[in-house]
Amino acid sequence: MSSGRLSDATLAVLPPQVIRPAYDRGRTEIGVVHFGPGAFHRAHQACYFDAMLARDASLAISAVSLRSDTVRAALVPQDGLYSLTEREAEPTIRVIGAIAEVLTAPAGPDAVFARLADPRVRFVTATVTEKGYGLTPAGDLDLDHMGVRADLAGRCAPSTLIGWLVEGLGRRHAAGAPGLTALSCDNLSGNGQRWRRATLQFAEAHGQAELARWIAGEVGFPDSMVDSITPATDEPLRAQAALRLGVTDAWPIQRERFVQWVIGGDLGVDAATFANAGVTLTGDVAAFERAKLRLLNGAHSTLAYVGLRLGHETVAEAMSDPDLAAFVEALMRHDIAASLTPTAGLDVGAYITQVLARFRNPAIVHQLSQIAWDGSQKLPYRLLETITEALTAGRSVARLAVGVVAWMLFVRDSARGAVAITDPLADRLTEIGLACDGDPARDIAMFLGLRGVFPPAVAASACLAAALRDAYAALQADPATALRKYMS
Ligand code: CS2
Repeated sequence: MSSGRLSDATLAVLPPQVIRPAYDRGRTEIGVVHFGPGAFHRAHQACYFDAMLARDASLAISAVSLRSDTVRAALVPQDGLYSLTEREAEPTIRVIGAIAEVLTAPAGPDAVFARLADPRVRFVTATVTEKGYGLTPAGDLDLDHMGVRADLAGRCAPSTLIGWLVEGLGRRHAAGAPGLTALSCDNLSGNGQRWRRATLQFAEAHGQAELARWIAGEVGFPDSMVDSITPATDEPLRAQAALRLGVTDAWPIQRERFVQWVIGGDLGVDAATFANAGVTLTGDVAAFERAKLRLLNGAHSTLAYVGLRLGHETVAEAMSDPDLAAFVEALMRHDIAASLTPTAGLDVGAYITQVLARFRNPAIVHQLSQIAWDGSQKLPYRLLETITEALTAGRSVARLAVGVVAWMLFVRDSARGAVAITDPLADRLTEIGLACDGDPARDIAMFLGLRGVFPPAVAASACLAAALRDAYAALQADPATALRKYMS
């Protein structure tokens, strides 16, 4: 039975097997502003900064939620502490102390701006998911995006990541503080470069050309690849965490043991601290990013949409279906691997073997429905870039088309069943789903008309259209048999 709540005061009485911060929290200083302190940030970057704090006390985090107050409400009574459980055959539990304060941006904009202008802050990091950047498929700032429009109009506090960053950097520049490093930790190819471009475009569109020049010269936006499978917090985790800690943790976090952060670009004086905490610093982050997004995330999305169609609920369950596991492995080893270029330190074949083993981890209960969220935002980076390159190179897109079609059928069946779709394009997707009548060519054409998802060259490809039609007909008839057809 647990008594009391996780906090600085109860840290000392936690059972000995609980791993605790290896530094004096009272002596840390905030050097990082993080936007989007969801489960992934708390499982990943916060854990790296927790390791770094033992070496450099000036890298504590100010965690900023852009919308909801739920993280602040859970963590403030716990002095920012929470537990991280690694789900493996032999689980471990660790208390992370890296978050020194939690802010909810709309409720206290000035505190957020003050942090961004603080010369001691030298990193701004973000996990706001693909949709949080407000980009067009070509990678420009989407000036039609509702939030972007509102932020450019500037009548009240910003609402988007880019709006907050530009306003904050404007104050920082005005205060004469030095530049900083902005690190995107989201699953977008070229995430740093995309963030930089959108930030500069925002400043220009806002009539702040001088600020744009300052940002271009003084703010670094390295690309980075982040990886660790992080299932949402569930009741079994809450109960287990309470048992292991002996106190209540209002929001425990779980992930697999595997964790990776690869950063390209110059981290200056902080490089050694990052490397010491296990971060890989490389000149060729693009190769790691592509491999991770296309192999792990591309396979994940395919498993999610096809797996749900076959009646599976979790990744491990989907992987125990021999037809689906064989299909996904062939997709990775043949179709996706063909789009990857070799680079030092990345053995694609071994990486695929490792990813498949991670998917099979029986201790991880990763809901396919969680991965199925935001398909319109994820598919471009996960499958459509691979498809575009395969089309150009004249390679087959038959297996790659299966995940895309399974997403279309997922949308169609969710709309028909009046099941809410979690996606920024949910309204349009529901309309399309309801208009589908089962005729492959007609249904597919409606999806391909989504300009925010399918680049024109992909939407116009006769070769892809044929592959999509075949997959659509096969998957709506009998998905299990359909998969075998792709293996012959
Ligand atoms: C998953 C990712 O939910 C999803 O869409 O594919 O969150 C995945 O688990 C992570 O990128 C792994 O690093």
